[in-house]
Amino acid sequence: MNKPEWIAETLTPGVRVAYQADRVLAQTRTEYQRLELLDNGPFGRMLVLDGAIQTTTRDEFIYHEMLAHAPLLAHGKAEDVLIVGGGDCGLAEEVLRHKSVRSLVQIEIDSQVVALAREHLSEINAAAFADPRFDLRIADGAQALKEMDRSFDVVLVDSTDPVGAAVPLFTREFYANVRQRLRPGGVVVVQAGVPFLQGREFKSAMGELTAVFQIVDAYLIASPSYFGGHLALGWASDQLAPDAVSLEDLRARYDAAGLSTRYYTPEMHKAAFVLPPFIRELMPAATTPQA
Ligand code: AG3
Repeated sequence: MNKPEWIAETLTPGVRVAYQADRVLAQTRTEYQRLELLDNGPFGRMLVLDGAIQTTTRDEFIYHEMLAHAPLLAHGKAEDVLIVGGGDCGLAEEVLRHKSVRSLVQIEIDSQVVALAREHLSEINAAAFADPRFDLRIADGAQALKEMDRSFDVVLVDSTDPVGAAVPLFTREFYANVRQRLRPGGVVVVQAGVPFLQGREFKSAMGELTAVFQIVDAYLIASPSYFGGHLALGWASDQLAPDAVSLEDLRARYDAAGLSTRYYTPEMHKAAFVLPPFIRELMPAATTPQA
């Protein structure tokens, strides 16, 4: 194998962010995307799909904790959870830390991502693969959701960015199918990109969610390997507003769940919904609080 010393993230036109590869574990083209796995000093083991960093063993906890624990603790009684995407399976591991979850279905399109992640990223997913509640299916999520008749309390869309295979996961049709699968009181959270660099995509995703759901909001995380500032997570539900749960209730649920986390806390959860104006103004008008 030809060993490049640097592997670049090329997600945003006009920007290249390069990472030294101390070791390249995989460099291949799967049926759906270009895949690179490398070891880097500060970030540890990194998974890159189509030139966009997906996860790193050093900072994955930030994204996975906030994507899993914010909706699960806000819901309070989630038993059945669905993940769409999430092929590295680090999110599944985080969801399964909740003993109250009795089943986790995950639909990932790319079997090669799963196989390579299972082999090389066991640090972040071994517990998921060892868990009998984990039901991983290889299928096109957008298609599978149309045909599914099960319902869920929480749906998490852990997708790549809205280019290539993930484009159908950012459409109104897909969100409407997600809504069909949600039980009353259910909530969906979606990966919504880095608003500073992907403002158009973020705005479009929030607009499409608003066309389908009664309640739409967004919350922010700062994850160093997602270049460009905050990464946004979109929140949508017909009943569950992010501010409906008090800090005290979140604290009680967090303590009861016995979680040990390094980014998520009930206070971080609350604070994450505070949006700076440059991001707030990308949200559909109906969701903008009155000044
Ligand atoms: N999925 C979302 C990564 C998105 C990164 N986007 C970006 N940097 N603009 C990651 C999969 C983790 N399970």
